[in-house]
Amino acid sequence: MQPVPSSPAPAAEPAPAAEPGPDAVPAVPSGAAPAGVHLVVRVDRGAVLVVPVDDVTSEPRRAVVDRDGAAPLPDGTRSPLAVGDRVDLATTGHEPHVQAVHARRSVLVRDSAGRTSHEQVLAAGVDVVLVVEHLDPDPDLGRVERLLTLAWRSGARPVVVLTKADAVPDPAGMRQDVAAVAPGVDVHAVSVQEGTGLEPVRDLLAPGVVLVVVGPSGAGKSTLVNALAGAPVMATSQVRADGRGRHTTTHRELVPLAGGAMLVDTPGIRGVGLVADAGALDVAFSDVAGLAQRCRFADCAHDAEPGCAVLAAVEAGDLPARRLDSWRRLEREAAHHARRADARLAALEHARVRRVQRARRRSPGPPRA
Ligand SMILES: Nc1nc2c(ncn2[C@@H]2O[C@H](COP(=O)(O)OP(=O)(O)O)[C@@H](O)[C@H]2O)c(=O)[nH]1
Ligand SMILES: [Mg+2]
Ligand SMILES: [Zn+2]
Repeated sequence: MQPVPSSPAPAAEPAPAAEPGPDAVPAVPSGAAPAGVHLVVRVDRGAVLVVPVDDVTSEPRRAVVDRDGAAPLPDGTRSPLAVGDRVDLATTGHEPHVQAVHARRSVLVRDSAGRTSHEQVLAAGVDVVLVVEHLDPDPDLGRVERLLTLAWRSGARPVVVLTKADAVPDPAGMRQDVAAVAPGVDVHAVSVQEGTGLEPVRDLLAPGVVLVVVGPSGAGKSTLVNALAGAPVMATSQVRADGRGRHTTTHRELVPLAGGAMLVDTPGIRGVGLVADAGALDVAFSDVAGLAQRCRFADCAHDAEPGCAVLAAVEAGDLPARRLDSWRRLEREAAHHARRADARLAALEHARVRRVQRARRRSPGPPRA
């Protein structure tokens, strides 16, 4: 079946007849088309800034985007472009033009406020979400759990970095407490001030790897990233005193780090509006989800049901009540979000049916047998 684009292609150029497939490279008109795959380092209205994937530190160049701000994915659907997208370019007229987006290995999405609009892709192609939390003051376990759930949802790999290890007497013990709420996740305690613990974090910066840093203000995110980069790539709170939060390097939102890795640094990405979903919760809370599978009733609400393995674990001291509460809160949030998404779909379907009915009334056509 031929995939149907969700919105019309621009009038500027007839779309190439390339059959989109997983590895299909769209037909590129001969001429001065920039060769090779490019990476989106910033999204503007009507255009993106791109760099070649094999030369990420080069000066970004402009490429225009179809009027809907979107481009076709390999499955034929159109999606708005996001920082971190890999794209194919073609030259139409005198400017490079985004012809196609490669399949995304991960997406960080934000739930948009509107009732009819969809989730907004904040970044694509992210490999690692660094969840940064301070050891001083005490780490907020609930916040770590929440950020890990969001990270798991993206498809990227979460890693926890606990900062300011120099400021506490027992960073190793605190690291263990945090690791207990982060099943399957590497947790590192670091001090940028003393330069300790950074090696395993540096090891993440392989060529082509894209990272996102999330965490509360004051956690030491900028200090950490600048230490990793060996340059002031992320605005620190001091620099941000000018109120603009501008980067010292360029206008990019995908910033080169050491060793060919890159950092997504956009104002939108630092945690606001990100939402959990059931699948991510099962991963972030694999310990609780595992217990829940052993409850006597498949639909156990873990309230007062007989044979509830979750409550039994709390009673036995194997599962902290705090963690169960945290799971419940995020589950409620995920369910609320899912209902809203369903309501949006229902509203769209309703509008579609009404359009069809109106069109029928205007042109009744021959009665059907
Ligand atoms: N003691 C100590 N303070 C740190 C460390 N890393 C960052 N800080 C301090 O924490 C504050 C917030 O750092 P910043 O990087 O701006 O945090 P951000 O808001 O997460 O980007 C600054 O005053 C830093 O100097 C560290 O390893 N040890
Ligand atoms: Mg900062
Ligand atoms: Zn139960």
